[in-house]
Amino acid sequence: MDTFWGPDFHALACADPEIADVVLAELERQRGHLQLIASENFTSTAVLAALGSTLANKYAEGYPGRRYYGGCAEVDRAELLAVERARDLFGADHANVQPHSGTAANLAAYAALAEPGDVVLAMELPHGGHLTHGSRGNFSGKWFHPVGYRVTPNTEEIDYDEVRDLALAHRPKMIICGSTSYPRTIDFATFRDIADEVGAYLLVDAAHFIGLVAGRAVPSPVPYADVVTCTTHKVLRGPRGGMILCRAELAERIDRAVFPFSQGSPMMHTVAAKAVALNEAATPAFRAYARQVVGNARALTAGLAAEGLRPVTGGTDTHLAVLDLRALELCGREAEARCAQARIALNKHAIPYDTEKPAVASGVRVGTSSVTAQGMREPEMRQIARMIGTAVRGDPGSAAGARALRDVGEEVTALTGGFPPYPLRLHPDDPAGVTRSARSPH
Ligand code: DSN
Repeated sequence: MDTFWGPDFHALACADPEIADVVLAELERQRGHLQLIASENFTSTAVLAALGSTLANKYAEGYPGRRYYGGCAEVDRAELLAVERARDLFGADHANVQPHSGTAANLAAYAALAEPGDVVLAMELPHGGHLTHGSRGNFSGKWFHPVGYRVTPNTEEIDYDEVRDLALAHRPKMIICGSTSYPRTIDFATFRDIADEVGAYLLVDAAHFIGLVAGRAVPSPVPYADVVTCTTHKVLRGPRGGMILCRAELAERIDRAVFPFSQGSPMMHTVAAKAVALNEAATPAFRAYARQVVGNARALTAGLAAEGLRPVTGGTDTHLAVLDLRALELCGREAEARCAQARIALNKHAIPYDTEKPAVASGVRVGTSSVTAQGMREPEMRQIARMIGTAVRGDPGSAAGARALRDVGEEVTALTGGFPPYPLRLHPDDPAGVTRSARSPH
């Protein structure tokens, strides 16, 4: 089968050519640019099919067998499958697949484990933490009392002695580990010991790396954590959404913290798509994918180091790397803009102890989930590293720089053309016609 929109795209193109044009233009961007945003990925066409299904029409507040609406028998089957697959894949006592996002999953975890005003010990945002780990502008920083730990200035890795000292000094109700930019594996056993020492809950925010856990490419936090929160759309390759895994004795508290405390009806098309992704993630092919994601990240990071971009912590054990650009006398914002001009999508990112504002930043973050899903391997990672090295040095204000960015853009087009993330034909009957009529409605 070489179509994934089928008649639905025809319907969209006829009913709303302007939105159809957006959909096609974004598909072209995803196909024709290099996708190195560490939190993104390409879902399978099966996941997209579930997302675009009529399950989107159904209200289903509550849980399977205990809904506040009639007519939930079919969507109940989807949720039960998703829960069962999540529990089996991660060896967890309990799974809740309803959170709309990673932030929603974390809000529910706070609600289940802590009270407003409680002390929560988590990694500071510039060192790799997430907004929900105690940022001032977020519920976690407004309603709770955050205490932050950092990475060490010399190794840029977590200092577990400092975490223990802070825990003993502040006696947190909950300790959070897990990060949006920490490239090293986390010692969950030590975090567990520290949590036990001070009587705290341990929440592992595995949003970024849960797909690597599913693929057995990094250690699992499940045996150590009281609660694991995650997203389903990063390395895991599922739909945009969240998920919570927890110990049996916390199951009821977690479920109540999701519904009715913080959410209303789950989005059943997304729940079904999560089930599809979890099924895919249980295969040997997904394990090979996860291993390759890490192998590619290592190759890309080594290549970028050779181009003068210094990897924070010296390398990576995961799908991502943060690169310090200061030796190139360039900020993250400018590097992101230059790469974008060369059709390479990555994002500016703070490095530990950054003196720049987050909107400027001294680094960039890259990830290999998407390019690996496209089938790229180490040779392509070396090529991408060279292209990024050229792009970040390409000052668009100079003729030579503008030419270099154009040349890299053309090389990106040639490379991505050999690794299409989705079938090239949008509809088996008249692919070119669908594309043209949607993009030129008049
Ligand atoms: N925005 C996600 C990321 O890019 O890491 C985290 O929520």
